Formats: sequence, structure tokens, C-alpha cells
Amino acid sequence: MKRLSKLAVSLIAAGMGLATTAAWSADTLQDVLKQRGLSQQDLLAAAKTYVPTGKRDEFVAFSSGGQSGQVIVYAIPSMRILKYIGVFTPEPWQGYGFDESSKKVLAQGRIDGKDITWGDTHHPAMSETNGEYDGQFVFINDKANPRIAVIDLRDFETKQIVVNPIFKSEHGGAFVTTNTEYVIEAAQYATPLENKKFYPLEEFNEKYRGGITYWKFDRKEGRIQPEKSFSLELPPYSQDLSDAGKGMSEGWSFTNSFCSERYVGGIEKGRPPYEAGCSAKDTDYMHVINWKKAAELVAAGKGKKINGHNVLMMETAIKEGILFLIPEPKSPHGVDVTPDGSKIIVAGKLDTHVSVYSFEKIQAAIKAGKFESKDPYGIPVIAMKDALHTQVSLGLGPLHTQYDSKTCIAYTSLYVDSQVAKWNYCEGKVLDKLSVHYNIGHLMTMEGDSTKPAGKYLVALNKLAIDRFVPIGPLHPQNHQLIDISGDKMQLLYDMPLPLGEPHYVIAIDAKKLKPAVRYKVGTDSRTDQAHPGATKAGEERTVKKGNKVEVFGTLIRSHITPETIEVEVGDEVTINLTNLERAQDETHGFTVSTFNVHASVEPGKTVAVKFKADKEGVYPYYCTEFCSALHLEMQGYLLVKPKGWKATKATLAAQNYTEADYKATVKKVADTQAIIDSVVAYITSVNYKDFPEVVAMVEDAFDQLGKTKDIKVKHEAAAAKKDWENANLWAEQVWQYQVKTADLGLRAKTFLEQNGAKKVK
Ligand code: CUK
Ligand code: CUA
Repeated sequence: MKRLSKLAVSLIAAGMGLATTAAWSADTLQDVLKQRGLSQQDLLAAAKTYVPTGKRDEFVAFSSGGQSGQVIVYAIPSMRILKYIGVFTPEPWQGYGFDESSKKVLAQGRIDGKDITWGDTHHPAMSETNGEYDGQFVFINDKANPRIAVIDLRDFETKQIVVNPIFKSEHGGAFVTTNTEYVIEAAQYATPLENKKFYPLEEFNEKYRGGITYWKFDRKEGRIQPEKSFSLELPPYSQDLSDAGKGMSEGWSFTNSFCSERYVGGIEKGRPPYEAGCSAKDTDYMHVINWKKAAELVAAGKGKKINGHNVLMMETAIKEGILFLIPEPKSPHGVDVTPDGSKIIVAGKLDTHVSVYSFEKIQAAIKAGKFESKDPYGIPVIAMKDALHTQVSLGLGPLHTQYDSKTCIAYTSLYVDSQVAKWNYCEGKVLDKLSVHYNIGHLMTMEGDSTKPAGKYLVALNKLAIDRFVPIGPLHPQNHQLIDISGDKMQLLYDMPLPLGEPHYVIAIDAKKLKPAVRYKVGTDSRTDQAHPGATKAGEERTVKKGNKVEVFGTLIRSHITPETIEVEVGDEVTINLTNLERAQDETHGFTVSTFNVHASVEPGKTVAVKFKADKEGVYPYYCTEFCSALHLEMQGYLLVKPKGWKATKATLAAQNYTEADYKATVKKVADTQAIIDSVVAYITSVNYKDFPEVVAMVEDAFDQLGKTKDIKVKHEAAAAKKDWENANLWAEQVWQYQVKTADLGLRAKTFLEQNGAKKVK
């Protein structure tokens, strides 16, 4: 008897359902725990974060990318990273900064006529409706170069960058008002507000200023409107974080400061250093501002134009009674309004206390005109005792506070203690503490700075990772630790290193609130949301030459770039517009031309242009950079940069000499493939596929592909009739290419239908 091969045995065994798989998968959970040295507690934590293949996470987090100038999108509880969004920094994968439309977005962020291609991002903010996250836009600040960016969550792309007209740095942004009327941005380091104006440090108190900008947001347009925005002039106190009022405090905003000493250092002149001078006093100031009234005053013409921007000066703000100060201990950092808007919690970095201020008490003091003093600029100061609800000693180095879905429950980060404190701010009681690793900055609960926090999870954004991960050199990642807050005691679940920069703050939204598009309307410029002037329909591809300007109107569809050759003369200015004609989900094509530093990511429906000067003669391949199909490598072409006045000497391309037999074999392959397509089509039409929009799009796309074979069939048959086997065979091959794409889509649709419970129809 012949011996069965090993392969045959395993195939038969599999067919009979016998267990011949590798030993590891037969292990019991107990075995795995033992082998990997895991505890029951580890197992519980793993089960709480594990999201099996095919399943999705409950929350989506938008993390500041720190010095990367980007935004990192990750999922909770799995902590899987989903995307890096290019914001202030070029991002090659998305073509951000390498195609014409996105270059224009980055160019909006130019300052004094110069490109700034990085950003120090700190605080992302989600757009809100009635104080609840609405999943439409994310805003993020650049502390180093005072800018705010707008990301549209319909496609997770950066649409706008605005430069602050009067600041040189900003930190207290982005924070939004309850209906996203304004995006708040407070200055950090005081400077003269007039652009490029020099004043010596000796004139710091008189000429240097802080401030807050209220950027007007037009939700319909999805853009900030600089001309309708305004700022408020503030003393040079090093304003830090901000938060907008909500509920009873709606219409107000709160910003703290950490150097009301107005100290300017000068260690090189023998003076004590900044950190000594800025922390000398026991208190700094929280700024309390009626922004609604400020907006009215500006609208009534009470602002002053500085650098073409409306600024409400301190003098006016004091006179109109919309600006107040309250002492806060000591070198504070976070200022966080409670979900109901009744209290404002301030953590003093150098004090063990958090201070809970009462909005009602603040209002009562303002109404009664009860002030303990005025600051050097004449701003009324409300006594701390008249504004405080309570103070609670939480631990060393309290920084930031977030809220739970349970009333009165807050979580505060303790930087020096490396702990998270859970406490009750109504009663002023500490409830639980959990150690994190190491030196926590911000922390974040699900929708935890909105009017409706979702509880469940907390992420600790730890500044240091020290020994937590496999060493990778002196520069360590940051450590985002996921914590379960659903019970009375907090439980640490998971460590995620974030290696792109120092994220300061993260926000997380219920994933169900996000409704991003799958594709663009064909011919869309994704950065302007308008029709792209270079959009091209199938069959209308062309190259237009005017003088030394060459403009290509091309298309992309699996597995083909039209045109396949672009011929220019050295010195020509070349613009290549490309429209992705795909309708299938996730069929993105990339595009680059060798050595011209251009790249585009062209998602289905999008039109993108790349532009460069063909300033060197030679031959430059261009190709699709996304592995989009089995014939992705063949998605290619040549840019031929010819010397001036070049004349062709050879008229024809080399031939392959295909035979009649080659042609017949190809025709048979085409017939066989058609049989497969027919069987897939028979299945799809036998079920209720029309109830699945995803499938309808795929089926449309598939028939589009198949529809193209008709004309080509005529071509290969005509060539065969003339015994031109070369062209007959190649055109027949092209029919097969379209069939392969059709079959690919058809099978994808079939799999989708099978997995999503399609039902038989009569
Ligand atoms: S900041 Cu960095 S830890 Cu910019 Cu909100 Cu507090
Ligand atoms: Cu398109 Cu690869």
C-alpha cells in the first residue's frame, strides 16, 4: 500500500474534524497562565481590553501627538492605534504636504511669510452640541507657534489652520463653548501684542501682555472665521489652561495662570531663575470672563484693532464688568468645569490641594460688588474664601481633573505621587488612589470633559515610561495606561507606549457617534470639500500643454493609471491631477513620481493634484504606492523628460511575437473566469443584496468593470480576424484584467453577504 503523504493525512484529518493542530492551541487557560507567568488579575485585565478579530472598540480617542504636530487616533479598550492625522506637520502616507491641496492647508499656518512644518500640540477638543460631544470636528492647538487647526471627522482630515494674530505662544486651547460657537485659545508666555514690536524686559509689566482669543466657528462651513473672532487683553501672568462654562456657567470661561509674579528671570545677570521667581507667591490668579458679553461688546465696536484683529482691551473689560480674578494656590495647572457647570476645579501643582470653586458664589460676589482688592491693572479680585466651595488635599503635584458618569465623582492626576486620585468634589472626600507608571500629566475619562461623561474607562497619560518597555535607547515613549473605573476601586488594565511625541491631552468619544464617509463624491478636493478643478471622468483623460505648462487630467482605477506615459520637455512645469474612480470601500491608490518629492493618497472619489518643475531631463517612473490589487505593481507609468528640441529616431516599440496558440489560451482563460463570475453573480442575486448599501456599491463597481470588456472584446476579435496575434492576445488579456477585478469585487461582496446574514429571495 502506498504511504499517504503527510499533507494528505492532515487534509483528511482536518476534513474529519480531528484535532491534529499544533500543541499550543490545545493548552488550557491554566497552562497558558503558568507558561507566561500570568496571574488571575492579569487574565481579568486582558479580558477587559481584548477586542477579538472582527469586533470593534467602544470608544475612539483623539490624542495630541505632542511635538509630532499630529493627532493620534486610537481605540478603547483595545488601545489599538487607528490613524495618525497630519495637522501641523507633513504626513507622507496621507500625501499631507506632498499634494497641492494639502500644501495649501499647511501654508495657512505660515507665520511672517515662513513655513513652519512642525507643531507642539497639547489639547484636542471635540465639537459639542449642548455640551455633549457630537463627533463632527476636532480642534487642536500648537503651543510653540500659536495656531489652531480644524479636523473634519467626516474624513478625519485637517481642513484649516489659523494663526493667532497677537500671541507668540499659546497653551490654553483648544477648548470649545457648549455649542462650539467659539474655540478658546489662551496665550502662554506674555509678549507685546503688536507684531514684530520690541520692548525690553524692563518694560514687561507695561508692554507685555497675555490674552485669550475666542475663535468663531462656523459649523456649516466647518471652518473658523478669523474676521468674526476676537481676543481679550490680559495681564502678563502666563495664562495656562482654560475651560468653558456649561449649564449654569454657560457664557463664561475660566483661565488660570502660573506666574502672576510677572517674573522675568535673568540668571545670566545674577538674578534668581524663572522657576524661583514664578513660584514665589502662594497664589496665582484664575481669570473669570463673561465671553458672551465680551462678544457683544466687540460686535458693538468696543474692540480695538491690533494687527487687524479685534481686541477687547482690559480697560474696557473692567469698565464693562466682564473680567474678574480669583486667587488660586499655587502655580496651578488644570482648570476643569464640572459636568453641570456649577463648580470649577483647580489643581495647584505645588500644593497638595485641589480647590473647588462655586460658580454661584462667584456670581454672588460679583453681584454684590464684593471684591478684596484690585490687581495692578485694576481688575477686581474676588476673595478666595468668597468663591470656594471646598478644598481637598489629594496628594503631591495635582494637575488635571476629569469627571465620571456618577455625580460628584472626579479623578485628578498627581504628578509627583504618580497616582490617580478618585474623589467626591461635592463632599470633599478622597475615595480611592491608584499608582501609575510614572509621573502622570493629563488623565482622561470617556467624554469626561463634556456635560455627559460616559465613565467606564480612564486613561493616564504618563510622562515617563522608565522601565516599562523593552529599552529602545535614551528617548523613551510615553505610557498611556488604561484604567477600569466602572467599580468602586480603580483597576489598571493595560500599558500602551505612544512613540510619536509627547501627547499632553486626549479626548475619547463613543464610537457610535462617529459617522465618517466611506468615499468622496467623485471629483472632490478633500481639503476644500469642493469640486476639484482637475477632476476627470473615465474616458476624458487628457494632457494639455500651454507654453511650458503641462497639465495632466488623469484617473486611477485598479490596476491602471491613465495616462501611462507623460512626455514633457525639460524645464516644463508639470501638474498631474488624478481622480480615483473606485467606488469600492478602501480602494485607495497612492501616486508618486520618482525623485520629484511628490506623493498623493487618492481615496475613492477623491481628486488630488501634484505639481513640480521637470527641471532635469531623464526617465522617471511613476506608480501607485498602495497595494491595491493583484496587479498593483503593474499600476505604473513613465514620465519622460526630454531635452529641448528632441527628435524621435525610432518609430515603433519592440514587439513580443505572440502566436495564435497564445491567443486561444487567453480566450479559454477568459471563458473559465466568466464562469466563476456567473456563479458569484448567481449567488448575489439570489439573496437580498440590495438591503446592504456596502454591497450595492461593490456590485455597481463590479458591473462597471465588466461593462468595459465589451468594447475590448470587439478589439481582440478584430485583431484576430486580421491574424494580428500580438494585439489580439493583449486585448484578450485586458478583458481578463477587468474580469479579475470584477471577480475580486464579487467575491468580496459574497463574503460580506455571507458574514452579515443575507437572506435568500425568491
Ligand atoms: S499641559 Cu502638558 S501635562 Cu499642555 Cu494640558 Cu498639563
Ligand atoms: Cu493602485 Cu496600487
